[in-house]
Amino acid sequence: MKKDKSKTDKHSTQASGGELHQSAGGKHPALTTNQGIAVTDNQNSLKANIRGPTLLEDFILREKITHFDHERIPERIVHARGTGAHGHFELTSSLEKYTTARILTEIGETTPVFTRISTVAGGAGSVDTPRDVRGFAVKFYTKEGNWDLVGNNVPVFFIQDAIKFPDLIHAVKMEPDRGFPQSATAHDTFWDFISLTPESMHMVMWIMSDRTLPRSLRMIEGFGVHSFRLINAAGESTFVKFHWRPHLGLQSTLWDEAVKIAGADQDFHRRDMFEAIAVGQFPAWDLAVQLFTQEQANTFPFDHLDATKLIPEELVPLQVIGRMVLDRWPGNFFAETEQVAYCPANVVPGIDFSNDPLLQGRLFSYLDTQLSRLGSANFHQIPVNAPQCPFANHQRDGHMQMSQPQGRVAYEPNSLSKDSPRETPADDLHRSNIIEIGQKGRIRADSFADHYSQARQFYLSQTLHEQAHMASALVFELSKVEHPHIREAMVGHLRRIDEDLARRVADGLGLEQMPEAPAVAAPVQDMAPSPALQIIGKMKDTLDGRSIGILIADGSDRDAIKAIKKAATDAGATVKIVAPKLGGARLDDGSMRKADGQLAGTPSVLFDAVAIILSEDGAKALSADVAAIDFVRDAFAHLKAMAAGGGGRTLLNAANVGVDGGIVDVGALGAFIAAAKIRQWDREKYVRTLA
Ligand code: HDE
Repeated sequence: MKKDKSKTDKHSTQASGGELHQSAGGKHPALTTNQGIAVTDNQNSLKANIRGPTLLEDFILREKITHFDHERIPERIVHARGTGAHGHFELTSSLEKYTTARILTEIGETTPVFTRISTVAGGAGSVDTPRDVRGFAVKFYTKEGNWDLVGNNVPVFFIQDAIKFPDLIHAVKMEPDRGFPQSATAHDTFWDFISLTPESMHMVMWIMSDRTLPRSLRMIEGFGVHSFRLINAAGESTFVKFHWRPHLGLQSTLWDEAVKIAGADQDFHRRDMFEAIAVGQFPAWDLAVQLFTQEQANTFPFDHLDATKLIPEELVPLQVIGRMVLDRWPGNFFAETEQVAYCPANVVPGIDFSNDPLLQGRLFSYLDTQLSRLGSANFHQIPVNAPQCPFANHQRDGHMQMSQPQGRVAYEPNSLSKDSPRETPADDLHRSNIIEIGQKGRIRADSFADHYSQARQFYLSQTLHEQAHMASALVFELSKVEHPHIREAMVGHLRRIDEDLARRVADGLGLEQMPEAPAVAAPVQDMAPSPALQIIGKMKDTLDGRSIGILIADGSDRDAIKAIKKAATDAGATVKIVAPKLGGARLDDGSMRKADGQLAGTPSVLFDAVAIILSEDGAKALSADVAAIDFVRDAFAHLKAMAAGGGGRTLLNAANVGVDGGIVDVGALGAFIAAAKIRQWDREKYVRTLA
């Protein structure tokens, strides 16, 4: 069953005859039916007479409509909305001491990958910027078979045992009697389940943080979440946690910004990834590992098999071992991004599973769901899913069988076909000798009982701004909950995490008295704060991958536009000109400058910093336009750097926007670029309540 790549890749729109015709200014294949029959008229169905009924014998019409009727497949039950790209992984540091997996030991080898980053709760057509975890799934097409590292951009999870997953997802998805909300946690059923599931509290801290509001898919971390095992040539096992670290650093939007982006560009993240790859700014991540032994694990103040816990970097440092670059957008979205099927059970020899009960359940779920989503046990033959190394076995037939295994023998052992596939002796694959003993039962270890210590550690590790965002997020979310007892139960849990946080949320909700904190099964420990858990601390001082908008109108200063554009581009940013009319503006020297975006459709939420280059007349005209007022007011409220000259300042005044160090003169190029690289955190206390 060796994959014939040439055959699968040839699936194009070209007619089987292959003959090209010359017309419409190009050479094109003949339009045919799926049977290869030429279509002479693609505009009119076959009719009995000029104004008569359509004939059933029109097989061209029937085939076309039938195919169309069946173009959709079931969307993923979770992670339905995703963005995928091809790329490669290169190993820079060998883990030979720990594993036999060639992808982790052969330095300099490049392995093709297909990576899909997704939201979790929304449907395939939902917006890109809800408050949500991002899936981070990588398929490595290794020489030893496919290895899928199916992770998230958050290193922990809501639940400890897979048996709770359907409950969690039913609670977060739109409520079944009403069919809303789409792609949101801010509703009763989600918070009801969470308030009754204390093990989710650590994850709740992560999802209420700005981690779930990424600025770009290129600016998120990825985590394998569970502990896996690496197995070396001697059969010895070492635990490993996998981490992806973005080359562009971490960056998030503010909540108000994310909400407005959803209106301005519902495909904000997908478009960003598409455009970045198109211009050669390839998204890249380092792959890092945390390695530890069972003996070390025994000293941790938590159980590493519990997926609601992370291992602080300060406890087990990260070692960077390679990098992934995404450099090719799929040729066809459906064929690849939609049909790709990841499965955590796809591991290569030298990588093995841990006993994490969440991971164990996942090992079953993915293949199972893909059978119904992709409709056939042969979905591994779809090019994006097929291994790129030889593979062979005696599995046969089934719906949509694409390969044609030859010969008489489809079983093993056999004496009739010496060349048919045989087992590889286990010794050659160096399997570990892991022994399991103990009493069977529906049980949970006491070491899984502490649900608050790491939630507390996460909260206390954040900067004051990030803590304030978390408190506001909780107030927002719980304000959407109709049932008071759910709100109160949540504030009770927060008291176990941090009294100050609980007070802020109780104040925000207007609770008259503090609810009781729930009893705990294990004492809450004070763990040392881990700055590595912040976003602000991990933002990079760069404009790479960032975008700057220049608002212009008739009469704008041509030289100033040119100078800002050059300074921003030189610093790595993408620059877009925004004007009241797409055709552009007539500048002060009489020249026309075309716009990349029309003002009403290109709000400042689409940019990381903005320059307002206007004549006094231009500013006067724009002062009467709410789109222009919102442009600068939002840029200010979203803590963005602004460059503004004479007319620009007039517009800022009209918008009642204050002045601070993040607003510089259009001529102060160096100051503008420096300010554009960061958010103006000092401004935040003037635009929203932080206490
Ligand atoms: Fe998934 N998850 N998951 N999950 N998951 C799926 O598989 C599941 C979990 C993750 O881009 C499904 O093909 C169970 C953790 C990603 O195609 C399904 C449990 C993590 C993706 C499934 C979890 C993930 C999925 C739905 C609890 C981070 C998208 C469609 C035991 C480590 C992959 C599909 C893509 C998708 C089951 C929890 C990551 C239903 C049962 C924890 C990135 O099989």
